[in-house]
Amino acid sequence: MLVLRSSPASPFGRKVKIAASLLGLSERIQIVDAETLNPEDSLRQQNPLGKIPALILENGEVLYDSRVIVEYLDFLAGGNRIYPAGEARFTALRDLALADGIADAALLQVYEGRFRAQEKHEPKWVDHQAGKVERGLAFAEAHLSTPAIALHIGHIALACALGYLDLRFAGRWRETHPKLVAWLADFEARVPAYGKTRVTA
Ligand SMILES: N[C@@H](CCC(=O)N[C@@H](CS)C(=O)NCC(=O)O)C(=O)O
Repeated sequence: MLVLRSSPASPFGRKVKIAASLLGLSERIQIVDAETLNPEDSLRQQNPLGKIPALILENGEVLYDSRVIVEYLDFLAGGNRIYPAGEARFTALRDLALADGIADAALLQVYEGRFRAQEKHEPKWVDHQAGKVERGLAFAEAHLSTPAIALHIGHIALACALGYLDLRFAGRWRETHPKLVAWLADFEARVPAYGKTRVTA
């Protein structure tokens, strides 16, 4: 059995769970919740960076981060399933980088609120991160919002980044990105694991 250390709200952990489901590997993975803020949690021994997701293999080796884990799952499933082969791979990887960058920048804004007292919040930093989310969404709205014929890792990551904006930023992105709203609805209809991994708090 593989063991996935994650937490329900993590957009990166959600990406791994959805990929596992699409690849038919969910039954081989036990999910063990991790508390990234708890120094007693074994996560910091498993991943020195103390980040989720981390995947513990049957031989005890641990893989991180989410990109590496999903590539490993793709390999287990025969390869080139959600990481396409040939030239298409690089477009998928670019889309993945964009979507993960949106999630990273969103997460950093949330952490500013979580780790610093209100009076110490640095608006310049928060705005800097918000700009990445805004520009990333604008690019995705213009270029990535056509429903895909074959889903790849970039699509899964984008759906998870948008889901994180729904969860932590009250879905405000929906007001200004109608094509992405339609794109996400299509994704959810095609990928039942998306709805199953949704959290609301
Ligand atoms: N690039 C990493 C990002 C992982 C990440 O930032 N995870 C967050 C939770 S969503 C985390 O573990 N934060 C705790 C920390 O940074 O200490 C990946 O793709 O796995």
